[in-house]
Amino acid sequence: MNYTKITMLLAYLSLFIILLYSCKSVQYVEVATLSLADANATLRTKLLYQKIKALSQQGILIGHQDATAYGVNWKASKKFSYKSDIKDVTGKYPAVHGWDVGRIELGKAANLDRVSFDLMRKQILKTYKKGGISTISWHVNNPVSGGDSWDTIPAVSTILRGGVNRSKYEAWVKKLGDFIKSLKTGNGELIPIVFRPYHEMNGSWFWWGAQHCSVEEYKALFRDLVRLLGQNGVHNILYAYSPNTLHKDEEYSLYYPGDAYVDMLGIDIYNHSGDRIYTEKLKNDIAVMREFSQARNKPYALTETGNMKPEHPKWWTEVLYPGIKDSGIAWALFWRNAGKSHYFAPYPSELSSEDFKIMSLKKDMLFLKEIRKYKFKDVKHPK
Ligand code: BMA
Repeated sequence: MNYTKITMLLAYLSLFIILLYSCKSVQYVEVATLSLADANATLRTKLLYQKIKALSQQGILIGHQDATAYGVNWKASKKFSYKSDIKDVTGKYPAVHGWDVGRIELGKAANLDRVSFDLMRKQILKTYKKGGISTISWHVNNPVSGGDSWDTIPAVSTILRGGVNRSKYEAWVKKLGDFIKSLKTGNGELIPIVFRPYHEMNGSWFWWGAQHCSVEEYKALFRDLVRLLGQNGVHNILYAYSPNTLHKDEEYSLYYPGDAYVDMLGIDIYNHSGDRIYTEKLKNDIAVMREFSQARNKPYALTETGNMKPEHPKWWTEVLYPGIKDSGIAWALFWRNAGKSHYFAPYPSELSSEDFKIMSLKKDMLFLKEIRKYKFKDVKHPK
């Protein structure tokens, strides 16, 4: 064999190895038979759904609210264009990034926590390009009083069809839809997101909560929003339903708007009543959600959580992890790190940060780095 032939052979061999390696990371998933809440959901949205399901078989995705917008003692800026407290603690970005669009309905430039919608859009794009997942909640203002979400003046019946605030609400939903439709890549491809409206309805702190509307009104509110967004041409959404910690197991399904309106199940659980009860609630309430979700073959997640009382240095491995391990949840999303007196994930030097790092090394804890190696393509139409 002469020198040229050997070089050619080596080149082919390396190409073959590269191809073999990249093929390994491509997961083909079925989207053709998928029926989502939005019958016109984009292919990317369907792929996101299958991606969430497939990844939930691999482990639990770590999520953080406002992950790259701010943290304890910093804010996104030119210098901190994609910084994250979780990354600073573990060396890895979270896989799921949560955002809240409260005040989008008013046409404001920033949300209720002063995160600008332009920044949100930019970070959602960056996260998407890196292979991460974005989920959005909506702390929408009270349409009757103009107060915030915690203003519990009854409002639901006034915004449903025929209600006095109907046209105002339709205009609000249009603004919300315009924002979600503005989440696009450079080539105009819509970025799919998980939308989790009207959360924690079994509590009574929001105007859509248990004591402020009837169960039927709540269901109508949720269904109506799915329909309205569809009518506004929004097709890059997976819809999530997420009650708060359950008082009784039956509560989980009580407000459920129906399989035709929900793609993903969730629950928000915090340690308000102490760490021991928290671990128990995680086990119990997630099991209730799991049973409900599995009967419907839909993915499910711990859509909000975190340490309300940061005094346990091994909180992550001894309190949270035992409650979620082997639970099948697609992710655990920690609420926002607003500052030293309001944070739910660790930051460098925080008392449980070393323990969080230990948890982050467990095989079933998945960060952006781990999930980006999977590429999901439609089994029917591989490109
Ligand atoms: C709550 C708190 C509030 C915040 C709201 C929406 O749980 O963190 O400070 O305004 O979420 O992000």
